[in-house]
Amino acid sequence: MGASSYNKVQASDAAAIEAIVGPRNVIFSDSERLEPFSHDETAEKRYASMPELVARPASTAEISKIMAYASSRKIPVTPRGAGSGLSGGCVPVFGGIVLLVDRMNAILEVDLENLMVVAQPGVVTNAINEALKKHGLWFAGYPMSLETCFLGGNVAENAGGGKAVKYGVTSRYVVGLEAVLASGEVIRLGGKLRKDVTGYDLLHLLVGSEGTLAVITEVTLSLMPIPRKKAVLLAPFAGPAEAIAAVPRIIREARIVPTSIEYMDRASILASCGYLNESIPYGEAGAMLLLEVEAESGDELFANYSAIGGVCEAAGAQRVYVADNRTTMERIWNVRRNIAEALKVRSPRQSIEDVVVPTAAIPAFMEGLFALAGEEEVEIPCYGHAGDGNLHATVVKPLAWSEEDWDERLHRILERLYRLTDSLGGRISGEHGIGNKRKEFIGINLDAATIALMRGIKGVFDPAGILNPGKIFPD
Ligand code: LAC
Ligand code: ZN
Repeated sequence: MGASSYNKVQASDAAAIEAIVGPRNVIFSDSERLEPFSHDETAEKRYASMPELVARPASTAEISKIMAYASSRKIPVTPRGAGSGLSGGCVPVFGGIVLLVDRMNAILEVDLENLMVVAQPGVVTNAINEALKKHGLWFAGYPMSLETCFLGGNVAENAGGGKAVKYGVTSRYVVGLEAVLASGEVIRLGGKLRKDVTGYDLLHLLVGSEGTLAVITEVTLSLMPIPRKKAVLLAPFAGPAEAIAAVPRIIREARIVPTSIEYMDRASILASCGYLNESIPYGEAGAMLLLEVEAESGDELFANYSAIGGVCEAAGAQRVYVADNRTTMERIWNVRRNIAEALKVRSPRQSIEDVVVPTAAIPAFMEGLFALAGEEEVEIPCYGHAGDGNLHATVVKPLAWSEEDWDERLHRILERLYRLTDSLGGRISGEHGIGNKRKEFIGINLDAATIALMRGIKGVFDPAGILNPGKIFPD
């Protein structure tokens, strides 16, 4: 499907959309106001593309009408949450309509009997946790952008995060969905259920479908109890190789599943501390692991962090710092959460990656990454969710490179990085998705028969190809 297969948005179309959502909730033919919806948080502008119209519906019924209209007129529609994604998932590659769900931001129900919450897609993820705190509950997806990202985007991208070692990613908690199909039909999948094998698992097909199969309009999440005690450990190492080598040993030797095993190299720590004007213990270390452990009692907490700290030291940590008060733990996490933004501010020309390899292959991956950076003469700071094998290697444009050099060499570096990942049994994206950023590379991981099946599924959900076209699959 190319740009020529779609109709442009005419003034008459804008009037029809205004009749559905109200004139105040439509942006049309005003490039200055449309521009913010042409990109997400991806740094390189090459992945941006302008919408022709932005619509801000207030209900499932309005989204249904917009989809039915867009289907009849063959106008592409790209759903958008907070725009905090990092693979161009909400970028309207072929223009058309951007469907912004920010007005659908209600927490509809906190169900304490079933331990579930029902919410609209435009709720800021952390607002759910704020609302649940007084009940001792939380939504255990923990994307690093939780203070800004929307629930709908988390579900559409199957967002991962910093606590996946113990809690897994978004999909584990999504038990019910309401969604609008490209045709405008409304479907409901799952419910307040902890088990459901009634037919194909379409619910989890929609989770992570990057807005290409349906528009998510309501989400039911299962909740977890907030742990009674927790502590954050910082383990500084001489350098990246030493820190990374410790990762596969931690769970095996401590025989405790920590909540988090996060890795930060020196460049990442310095960038984030500088950006926040913050400092953390051992902020000058060659590389660092951030670990979080939980427990039911103080004694158990002490036993857990002592065991994990002991393994870190046996694996070469220079020392281990333990924070068990809320303020210090949050300061440390804040430094970790802001690395991506800090590196982007420091080096605006860059490509943040989120490859994932089997955890045992992380040392080999890092070795390959250092070799690649050396051969290509490029800086690649790296940090991320080491406990999941999911690392944010961030390729930074050297000042000396011309635009042409950067274009050509970045493409080659990414291809080499992805092939390295694939050779270790990994995937080119573990967290941020394919979007339009990586679509030309998906064949590195997936065989032709698998891609054909996926395209077939897309065709069943969206025969006219109007829902978020230009994503996931190579052109
Ligand atoms: C993080 C985001 C970039 O882990 O995924 O910081
Ligand atoms: Zn991440």
